[in-house]
Amino acid sequence: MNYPYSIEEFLPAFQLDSSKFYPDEFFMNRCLELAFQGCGWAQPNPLVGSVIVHNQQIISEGYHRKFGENHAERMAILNLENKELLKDSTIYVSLEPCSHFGKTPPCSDLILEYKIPKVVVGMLDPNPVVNGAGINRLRENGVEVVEHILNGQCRYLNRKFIVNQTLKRPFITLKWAESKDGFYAPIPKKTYPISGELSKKITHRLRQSHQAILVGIGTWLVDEPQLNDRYFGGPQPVKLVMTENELWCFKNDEPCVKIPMSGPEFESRNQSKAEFISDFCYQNGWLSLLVEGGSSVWNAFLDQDLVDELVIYQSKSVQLNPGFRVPELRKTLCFQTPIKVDLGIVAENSNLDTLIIFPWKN
Ligand code: AOF
Ligand code: ZN
Repeated sequence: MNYPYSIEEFLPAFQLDSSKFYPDEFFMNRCLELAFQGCGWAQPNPLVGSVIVHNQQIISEGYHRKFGENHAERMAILNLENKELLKDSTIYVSLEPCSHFGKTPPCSDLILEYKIPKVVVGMLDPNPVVNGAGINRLRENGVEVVEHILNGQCRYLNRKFIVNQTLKRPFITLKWAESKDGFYAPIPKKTYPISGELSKKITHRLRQSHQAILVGIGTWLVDEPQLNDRYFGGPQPVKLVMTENELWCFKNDEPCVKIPMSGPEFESRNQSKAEFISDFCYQNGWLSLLVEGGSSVWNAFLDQDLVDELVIYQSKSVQLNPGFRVPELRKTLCFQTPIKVDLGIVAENSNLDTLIIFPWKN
């Protein structure tokens, strides 16, 4: 599969039947697959893939592999041995080629330098320093530009980047596992296995694709979660613990930092805890936050509408009544129509639960 154990893997829009495709969609779909290979590594940069097509054939590929490294189209261009072919090729790229000097020079200049006559783009770059300027620069210099190919998929793949750039805050995902009867833990609270092996891998992918993970002090003490990714690789997320009055921050092997979330200085900010934590992450450059619970932490974010995506594993058999209830979802929360996946059908050895995704809404 092309998006292993990620949310994208379960979204209908990403299960594309390439036989039905027009060429632009076909090649853009390949850009998306390539882009996804940067999952967990490129962040907080966007996931971008690129292919170069000559006589209807892909002659080179590239993607943004890691924060600070070459952009997708630069890698695709530089990977091609016979640069002469570029004058007679089309370059596909899932994000508009950039026009600014960042860690690398502008990709639009490289395209002009090699005289590539046609560029097919999936989405505009929401970064205000680019945002259309890359495409304009190409057009002004006589390059044919086609826009908006598989735009919805490109934007979904880069939902974290879009939220960061447009709302100036981290992308926030809530995740929980619930019993058949709607509880996340028994009373008295203790660790209780609710979800199966496959859910565990999906959780590790979630951890890998977020830069910070938050739990409440209850979950921290009872579950003693490692809150790391043990399957996919890449930089490990920062661990955050929300207590009654503090935010604890564990970064790599550094000593725990405790930030007050009470007292006059905190009160003077006039911010809820969720808003404070969101700002704190943004200021530290942790641009995606996975909230793993328990209920006071989930509710802190739900109450402020600070939730971009919600992932639930629902057991088919475990009952926990009386227990700790999962939050109620208010109707005003804004997601795409939820998707339910029977994980027993996806993997034989995991017939324990149903995956419910409330996907980010564009
Ligand atoms: C592209 N192709 O593959 C990516 C782009 O610091 P830098 O130089 O890596 O620039 C990061 C910005 O460049 C990022 O915020 C976004 O606007 C754009 N990312 N652009 O043409 C790519 N990853
Ligand atoms: Zn670029």
